[in-house]
Amino acid sequence: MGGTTQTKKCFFYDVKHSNNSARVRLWLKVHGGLGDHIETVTLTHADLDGGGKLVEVNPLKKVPAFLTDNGLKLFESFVILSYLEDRFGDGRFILANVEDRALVQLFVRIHDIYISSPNCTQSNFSHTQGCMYLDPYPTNIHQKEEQCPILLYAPPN
Ligand SMILES: N[C@@H](CCC(=O)N[C@@H](CS)C(=O)NCC(=O)O)C(=O)O
Repeated sequence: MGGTTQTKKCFFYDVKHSNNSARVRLWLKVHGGLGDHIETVTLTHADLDGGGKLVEVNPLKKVPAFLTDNGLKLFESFVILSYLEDRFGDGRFILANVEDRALVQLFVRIHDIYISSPNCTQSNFSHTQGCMYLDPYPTNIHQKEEQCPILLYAPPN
């Protein structure tokens, strides 16, 4: 999964409606000043279906994904955020109190493991968070009725 191709910049693969991408987008926005180091590539739902450059960085075809200037291919919003903090952070987002930090980690884990679940639009996967923001029209590979998260819970005929 790791690569060795070095580039002048890092690339952040983003989709406007993705809440997980928004975590990375928010970090970059609030931190600021990293335009020379990190380029955001804004993808569409069609790009998620097609794969394109995204699949080279994340074979799961999910955003956010992140390609470092050292050629390391990262995905999972928490991992990307940790990398950003380690590489570019200056401590401003790190809470001073150890118990406050633990509480934040707990909320993040609860969201990632129990709320967002597999968060997959493929047939027969649950998609608990998608009902909050996904467009109600079909993508290339999924039928219209499959786009409704409620119907994804119905047993097959
Ligand atoms: N656990 C992952 C979740 C990533 C994820 O599910 N991304 C969604 C958008 S919020 C996605 O790309 N879904 C496309 C699909 O599953 O087809 C993270 O924290 O980054």
